Amino acid sequence: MDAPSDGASFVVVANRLPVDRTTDDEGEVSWRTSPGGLVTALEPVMRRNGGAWVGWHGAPDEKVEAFEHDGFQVVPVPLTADEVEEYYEGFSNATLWPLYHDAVAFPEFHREWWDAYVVVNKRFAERAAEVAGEGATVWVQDYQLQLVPQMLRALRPDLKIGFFLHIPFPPVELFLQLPWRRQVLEGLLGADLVGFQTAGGAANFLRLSRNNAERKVKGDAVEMPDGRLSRARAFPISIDAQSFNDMANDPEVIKQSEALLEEIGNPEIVFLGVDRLDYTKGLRQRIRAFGELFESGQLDPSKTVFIQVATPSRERVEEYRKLRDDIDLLVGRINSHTADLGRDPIVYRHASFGRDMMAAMYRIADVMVVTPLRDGMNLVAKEYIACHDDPEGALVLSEFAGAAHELKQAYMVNPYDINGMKDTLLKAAADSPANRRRRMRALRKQVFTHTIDKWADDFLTELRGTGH
Ligand code: ADQ
Repeated sequence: MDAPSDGASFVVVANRLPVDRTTDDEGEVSWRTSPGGLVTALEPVMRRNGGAWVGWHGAPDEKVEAFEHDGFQVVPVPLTADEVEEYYEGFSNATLWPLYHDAVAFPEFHREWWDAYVVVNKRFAERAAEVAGEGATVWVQDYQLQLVPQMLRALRPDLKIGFFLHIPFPPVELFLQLPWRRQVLEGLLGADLVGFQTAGGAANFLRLSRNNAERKVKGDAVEMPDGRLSRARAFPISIDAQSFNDMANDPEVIKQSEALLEEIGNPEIVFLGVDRLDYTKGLRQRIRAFGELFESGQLDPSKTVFIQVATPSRERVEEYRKLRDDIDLLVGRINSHTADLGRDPIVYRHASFGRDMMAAMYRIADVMVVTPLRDGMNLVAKEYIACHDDPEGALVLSEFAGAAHELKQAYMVNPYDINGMKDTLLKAAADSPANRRRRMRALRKQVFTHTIDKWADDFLTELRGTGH
């Protein structure tokens, strides 16, 4: 395929576009950039380089023409309702998602889901090939599009292709369950640079390339038959720490946080959990630990509140509907056993909140509880650190979140060990102010020096340096 003469020199390919459609009272349609770290970090690069973003616009069975938005080109890829079911809810979220997260839920393998995954990946690759200019850099994002690098290279060998996996890359033994393991590996090896959240993920991928794809591996580089090198390395993603910090210090947000404290009865200690409602986030174990602490009186329900907010997520996938019911039941049972009249020790909201409200919650949390069973990175942990400039905050963090490799001064837990988790929650809440300050200072330093801008910059610099 020939490069278009007016093609973009920088192209992002992701399952979703970074814009949401809104319709005003007069029925006028417009697009708004959706809030999110990745868009914010990549926008300046896109504007500087004449960029394009290829992705699905979110409505099935609908074709939307490409358009210009905020200085870059938005290139929608259509999906049918069946493809949403098979490629997205099926293969991406009921096969790959559980398999890549330690199989904490049972991964389902269906040949028709795989077929849809191939078809849709091909469509994304073709669209990217149509909009990328001669020698452009294309950055493919995440597990929904692992076949795109190889497909795109076949169409446009002139491109520089990067891939970043936002979720964990699984241990070899788990990956080998995948009936289409070889195709997925070859798909990824189409990239010049494959980025992972952790060094462990990169090592798993290199081991598979050597043992399963029978490729020669030297250091972090896989040798391809045509002499090209495909490199694999860790690039831990992060957040725009300064803007979170500024938001948390906005007078309106401070007011909001005071009102929130009042609303929950001005407890002495606030624990906070913030997650997408997902079975990988360890919610069942975490809530059980709090239930036992409240019931035994080790946490005094009259002085302590645990706020847990959970964003609705993937509600058409069976496993997620079941999780939602389980959590409702668990929280209801604990509150009905331990609450004083008029005040629940667990304040649970199944809702999505604005960024200002998130910052207000982070501000008032004495102990932030992030205990996923497995997580690529976990940005919530970093957002808390950036927002909580009271140096006596404390972060309780799962060893199995990618963030644990960087946030070493957190209070670490094994989320499967409920007794251990209970001990650590109590320790974090009762630790001396000097200890908490020392840990928090180190954590803030890490988060403020390793930002999302640096992440994007590191990846793109490294990609530029890769060669054929
Ligand atoms: P997620 O699994 O979605 O991301 P995470 O990194 O924690 O997990 O990001 C969640 C985001 O959603 C955060 O920015 C948080 O503020 C926001 N959020 C959560 N609950 C919310 C609520 N109730 N209301 C509003 N906002 C809420 C995937 C991987 C992660 C990886 C990221 C980025 O699973 O491991 O860190 O991509 O690569």
